[in-house]
Amino acid sequence: ELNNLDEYYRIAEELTLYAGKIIEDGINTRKNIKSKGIDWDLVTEYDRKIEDKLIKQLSIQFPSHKFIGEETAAKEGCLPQLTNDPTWIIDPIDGTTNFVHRFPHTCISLALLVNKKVEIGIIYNPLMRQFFSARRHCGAFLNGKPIKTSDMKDISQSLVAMEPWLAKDPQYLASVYSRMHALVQGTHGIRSLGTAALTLCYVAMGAVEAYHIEGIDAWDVAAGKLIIEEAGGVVIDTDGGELDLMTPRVIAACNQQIAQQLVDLIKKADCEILNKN
Ligand code: LIP
Repeated sequence: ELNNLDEYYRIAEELTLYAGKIIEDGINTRKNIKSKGIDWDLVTEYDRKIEDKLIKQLSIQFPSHKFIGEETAAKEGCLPQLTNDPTWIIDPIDGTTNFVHRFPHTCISLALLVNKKVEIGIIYNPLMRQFFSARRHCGAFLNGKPIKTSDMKDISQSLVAMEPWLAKDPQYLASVYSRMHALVQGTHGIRSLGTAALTLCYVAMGAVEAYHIEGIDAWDVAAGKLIIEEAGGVVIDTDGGELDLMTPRVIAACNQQIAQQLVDLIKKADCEILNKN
């Protein structure tokens, strides 16, 4: 399978650019918006259209390949198991809420895994014409030009992206706010983009030093993880260990030093909450 990666990449790039046109066509139109249970977790007919098209075209080209797609998983109500088979992990529109509100940070995220390792990662924001790509051991690129993470080694001088993910849920509210408070105190500032995939690319290109989010899924992270690693950065679990791609709790950083400082900052914030209760 690894011998065919050139061909897989070529088709993936072509299909992603095509899917980008669907986002461009849809951004200013009236959409059919549905909530997937929580008021901000939205889906539109465009999410489904893009995912259906990508899966259809990829399965015509590569009939033995498997798929894990956000909207298919939502429809079937379960997360397929990741196997060693070539598997495309698809987020047809990452940042659907942004897409609905015409906030122009929204993208397609497409990754190919073989033997559970990400081999190809593509993230494309057609509205800002940002095409991020990576293949394992071949570097990371923005619109064909190589990108690198920031060389900052001190979190107090860093810009860190974070989203208050499930803060609407009282169970998470205190912990999320405590972590945000720690970041406000301990960094140059927080940025919040509303799309995990693109934010991972912003770490990869050195626009922010780090990113922290939990409560997301494999399709939000798979492509971006490879893009960051190929740009010189790391993506690990919130506790400092290895990331579990199927239930990601994300610390993404420009290097291991910043990742560790962020892990420590979050641990301290969590301890403060525990001590208060
Ligand atoms: C979204 C993420 C966003 C996160 C939301 C959601 P979607 O993905 O990229 O960063 O905060 O929880 O998962 O649903 O727009 O593909």
